[in-house]
Amino acid sequence: MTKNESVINWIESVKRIVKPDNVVWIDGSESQLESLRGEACKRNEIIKLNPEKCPGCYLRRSALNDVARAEDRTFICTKTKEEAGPTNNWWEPKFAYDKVLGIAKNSYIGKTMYIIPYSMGMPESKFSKIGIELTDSIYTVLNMAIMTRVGKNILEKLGDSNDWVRGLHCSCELDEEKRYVCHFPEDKTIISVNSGYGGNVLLGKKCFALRIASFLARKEKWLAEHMLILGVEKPNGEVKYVCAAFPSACGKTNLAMLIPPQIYKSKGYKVWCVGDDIAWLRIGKDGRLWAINPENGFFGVAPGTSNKSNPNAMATVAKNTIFTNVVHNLEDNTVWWEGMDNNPPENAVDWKGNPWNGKISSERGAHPNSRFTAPAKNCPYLSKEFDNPEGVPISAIIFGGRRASTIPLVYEARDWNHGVFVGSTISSESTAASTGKLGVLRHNPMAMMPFCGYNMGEYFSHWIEMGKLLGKNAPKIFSVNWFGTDNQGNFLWPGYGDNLRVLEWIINRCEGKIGAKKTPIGFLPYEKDINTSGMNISSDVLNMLLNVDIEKWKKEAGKIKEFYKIFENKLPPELKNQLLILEENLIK
Ligand code: OXD
Ligand code: MN
Repeated sequence: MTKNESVINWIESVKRIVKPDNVVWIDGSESQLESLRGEACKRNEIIKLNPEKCPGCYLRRSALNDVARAEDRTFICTKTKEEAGPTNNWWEPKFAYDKVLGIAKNSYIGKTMYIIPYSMGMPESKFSKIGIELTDSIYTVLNMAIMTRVGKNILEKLGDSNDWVRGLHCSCELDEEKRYVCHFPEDKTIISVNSGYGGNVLLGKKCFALRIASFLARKEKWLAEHMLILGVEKPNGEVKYVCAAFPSACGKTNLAMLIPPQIYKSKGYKVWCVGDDIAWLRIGKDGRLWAINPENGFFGVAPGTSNKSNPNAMATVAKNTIFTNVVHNLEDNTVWWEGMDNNPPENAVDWKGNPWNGKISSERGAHPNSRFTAPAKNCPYLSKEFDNPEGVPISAIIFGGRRASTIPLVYEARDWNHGVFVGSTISSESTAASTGKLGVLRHNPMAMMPFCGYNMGEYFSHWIEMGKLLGKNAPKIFSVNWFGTDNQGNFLWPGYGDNLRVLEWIINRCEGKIGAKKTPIGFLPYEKDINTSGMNISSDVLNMLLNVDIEKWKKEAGKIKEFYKIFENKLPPELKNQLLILEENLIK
């Protein structure tokens, strides 16, 4: 399929190690994908679902030990440990190559090597970057064909260039003890062994579009971020775009696909989804910050997704979708998950493959990190700019986490550097998207902690630097927290569609239309400026949501100080200074 020597040589060198029986190039054609789906069904790797009720949809059950990103087995293999920084696992490159290629050795014997040429971003966009993933798993091929732009045309675009990201995925025995996801940013290479889970094996996603891309972005002066992108269309037809970074499973997909509350809908507001997980941001010719979503699909968390919480996602997964680790409803060969509706199937199979009766079983049927992989094109409110090679201009950047207390519903940073400080101090209660304990409060700067491909202290400096380059065109930066609770643990804010009320405040601030309260932590809304009409919320609750509790913030500042210590001399002075300002503001 190509004469590109760098491609041919690399593939040949990998073939000598993994020893496939066959090699198949993925050309991106529907006929090839359809025959692969048939083959995977025959091998019981996926199950074809009811063609009337869920056309083109398939179910996959993963190995029981392979259901989330393996953060503690994910490595950044730069020459020195310092380059990977204190928040990444690090291996010296030669050691890492020996280790993972040793595991990969002979692992394709009796198998086919699928070669997937893909582009992150529109192939014709100058924002885009090309990768080639080798895999022994048809499930991986089918997912990559949804999540990225795959096919022959990508190789044509690459021509004889050596500028592409190498990716090798070997399923091996799915042995947890030998599961590794290694990144070699200097070689633009990713090697993943012993997993079949999306985040570990769809190498275009977290591995390339975040870890490798963030490393490249620093050199090339742009940003690769764990952010959704959405456009708010106002009644006059004008669309304002914002990016938002939240840790995994904090509702990025729901926010990206938000349906306006009735009162906004009737005025003519619409929300357009550009992306739900990753944004690549560059400074455009006009000096503003422009974003593309490098992906072509959604790899969303299924549980909790319903016609009530996210009707757009439900419409998006209605066809041509791969479901992983959800419940199989044997009555009509469809799927189900907790939170979809109050009608769990009785005659079903749970994510582990065991018979399951949703009416009487005490165990959950779908894994908490069960997923859908769905084409972006299915989303009824996909932005018309989704395919625009230039991307969309960004008015605001939003940072958020899952916090029961302390962090108000929304506030605005005083300026770019303060915004970088706000982003660097995000913390969140951990969720099921990665292995490890649930509900533990963890710092997760810019929601990038598991995804930054180099020293995070330097990543902060890069953010500060980008602010200098953007100057007066820098977007405003905000913090949001949808997850504040009362003393009984009840959520104070309804979230979902009502989050548009907060987005409206943010956009009004960007347009300089309204004032705000100056507080020790930044600018907070005046109560009157959050539109609560049509909402059942008392002034007391709104007060709680917009409260700055000085004592709690003093503790927060203490935790930030502690957290910052890990960056040692790499912490930019601008952030040290921001912490001092916060501490001073709190004792004033
Ligand atoms: C994801 C994640 O899958 O962040 O998007 O874990
Ligand atoms: Mn994510």
